[in-house]
Formats: sequence, structure tokens, C-alpha cells
Amino acid sequence: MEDTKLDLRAKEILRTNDRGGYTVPTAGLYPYQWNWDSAFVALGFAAFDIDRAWTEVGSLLAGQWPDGMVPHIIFQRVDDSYFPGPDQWGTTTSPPTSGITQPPVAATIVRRLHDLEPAKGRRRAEAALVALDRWHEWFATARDPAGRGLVAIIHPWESGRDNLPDWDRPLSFVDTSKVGAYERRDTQHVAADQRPHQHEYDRYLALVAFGRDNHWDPAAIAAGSPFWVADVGVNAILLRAERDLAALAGALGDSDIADRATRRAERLQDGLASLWSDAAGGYVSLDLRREEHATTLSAGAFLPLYAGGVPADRAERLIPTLRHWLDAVRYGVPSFDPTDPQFDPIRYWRGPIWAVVNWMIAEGLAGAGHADLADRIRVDTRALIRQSGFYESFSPIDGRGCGGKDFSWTAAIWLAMTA
Ligand code: 9YW
Repeated sequence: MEDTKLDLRAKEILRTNDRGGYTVPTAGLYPYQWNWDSAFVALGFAAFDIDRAWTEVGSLLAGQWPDGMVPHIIFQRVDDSYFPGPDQWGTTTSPPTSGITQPPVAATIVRRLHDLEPAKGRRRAEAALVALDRWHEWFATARDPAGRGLVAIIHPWESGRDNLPDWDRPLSFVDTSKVGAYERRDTQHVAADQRPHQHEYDRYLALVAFGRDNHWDPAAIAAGSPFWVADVGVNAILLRAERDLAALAGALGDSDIADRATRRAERLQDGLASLWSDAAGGYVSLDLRREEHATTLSAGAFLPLYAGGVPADRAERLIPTLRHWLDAVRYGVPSFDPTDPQFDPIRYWRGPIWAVVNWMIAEGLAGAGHADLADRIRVDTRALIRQSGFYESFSPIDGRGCGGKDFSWTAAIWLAMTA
């Protein structure tokens, strides 16, 4: 298909997945509103309908909990085609939500929406600014009670990179003996070899039960969650989001929020530095219960470049690694080290390429003075979509589309990379 037709198709996918003020990631597989999907969807809508982009941000932030958390799923309209649904989460909001969060990319996108048309977006940017500051403050307190500059995730789903090999070891300590019988829905929509394994799902559900049994109380979760890990992706995305929030607050004249975001960013900058592993040759996640760094690199290793502030000697190690990865596959960027035996080109976050991750890595590379590599990644992303369509993810080996089709955030990134 020609690019102009793909532009139209991308817009059509966003319109079709729009359920009235919020957008589902894809029909069937994911029938609700997901947190970071909605943020990227807003970026996509911004290319042709800025009002609709702000509406997406508004419906996402309307799901914010009283304590500041913005949930990972908002169950806007109950739909049995997805499991686990509202009953398993046992939350008490209306509409119901899950009990966990997702990568906080929203502030970065909101800053962009504001900057596109500052006068027009002012009122909605001011409303979003307050909600985003509360969410980031929740991260700093609920997820970093010791103040070490690293926020913890309590579930692999919070990383947005569900079955990354990084979680295998921390998950191995999760007790599944009380997980009863259940029926997975994901494998009814997508081939099982492109989805997490059953033993992972059992652990995902055990962690949902832990949170539900503790009424999603942040203190109880911080004290006892069997999974308490500093994901390099979430920490880098949050650091970038804090910097963008500070800039947005500055533009809107809110010095209190600008100061708070700047202070939180400084703390995160120190924390992120501690995720560097000389042995792995890059930034990796850290199991905070056992003080164990992950031993292999994922695409998350490059996200500190997107956060900004990576020291030159570390950047000088990351860039050749990225080039080496790109030499090992046909398309970049694989979600996991393609030279590692755990790499699997079609199994979800253990190898496939994700357009949204490519967007962040390309932004980071461009900002760090590597325009050539940023361009290469944007070219690859667009080539994948031209070859296979708007899939959820893509094989780095042959470019085939994996997971769900007509996927909102893939359409959004097509539009964002064209604009
Ligand atoms: C699930 C919606 C979500 C993404 C996540 C992705 C997947 C849901 O889909 O999680 O049921 O596994 O891993 O990043 O937000 O697109």
C-alpha cells in the first residue's frame, strides 16, 4: 500500500477503535482502555484531530484513583472477552479499574499536545498537569518509600513488557499454589506461541490475588509484594515524564509543580544510574527484594537515552551494542537481545519489535545526537508496517506481524513518525 493510503488507514483504525471518548488497543483481544496505549493514541490523534487527542487524555486521567494512581486498565464497559476482568481485580471505583499502573508516558505526550497549540490547549493542559503531578507523586511515595530514586513495579503488567525474560527469576519466587482453575482468553484471540506461557500467567494471577487480598493498599504492597522490581523501562520513562512535566509546568506558570517535578527528576536520575550493569554492558532492571540486576539486555537498556542525562562513557557503550543488535536482525529494534539464547522472535516481549518502543528509542537517539540511528529505526518501523500492516508487534527476523491486528498504538506511531 502507498504511504498516503496507509495514512488514511491509520486514521481509520484510530476512529474504528474509538469507543466514544476512549480508544481500545484492538478489537477482541483488548476491549478496554489501557493506560500507555491511550497516551500513544493521543499522540496519533494529534496528527489530525487535536481535540480528540485531548479527549483521550481526559478519559484516561478521569480514571485516576483518589491516591493519585492512574490505573493500567479502565473497564469502561464490561466485556467478557478479556480475562482477568473487574471481578478478579476487586477494586471499588466506578467505572471499575485494574489495581496496578503502567509506564507513565502520558506527561511526555501531554507536553507535546500543549506545545502543538498552546493557546487552544491551555485549559486542558492545566487540568492534566495537576493530575499528572499527583500520579508522579504517587510513584515517588507508594513505589519508592525508601527514597532511593527507583520506583518499583509490583506486576510484570506494570512494565507494559509482560513476559520479558527479566521477570523470569523474580517471578520464580511467586507462590502459585492458591491459583485455582481459570480460562485464559488471550490465546482464544492470538496463537499461543505468540503469548506468555501458562506458568507465567499463573504467576500474573497470583500477583493480582495478592493485591486484591491487600485491598491495593500501597503500604501493605510495599511491605509484602512477592514481586518488587525496578524496571529500567518504567524508571526511564518516568524520568523523561518528570522532565517534560517540569517544562510544561514552567510554560503554564506553575512553579510549585515545576519544582516538585524537578526534585523528583533529580532523585530518579541518581536511581537510574544505579541500574547500569558493567557485566551486562548496559542498563538493566533490578530485583529490589534480592538486589539482583538482570543479566541480559532488553530494548529497555536504550531507554535511559530517551530519559536524557546518560553519561558519555555509558552512551559510548550503548550505541555499538545497538548497532550490533541491528546487524543481527533484519529489522530493529528487537525487544530483547537477539544474540541471547532466550530470544524468541515472535513471543511477545521476548524478541518482537514494538512500534511504541521504537518511537521512544528514536526520540532518545535523536536527542543524544545520533540522528542516523534514529532515522534507521524510524525507517525500519515504517517498513514493517508497509510490509505487514498495523500489527501489535513484528518479528525482527522476517518482519511478520504478530499478536493483534489493526492495533491503535501502531497506527498512532505511523502517524507520529510521518508528521
Ligand atoms: C495483556 C494493550 C496492552 C499493552 C501492554 C501489552 C499487553 C495486556 O497489551 O498487555 O493482557 O497482556 O503487553 O504493554 O499496554 O495493548
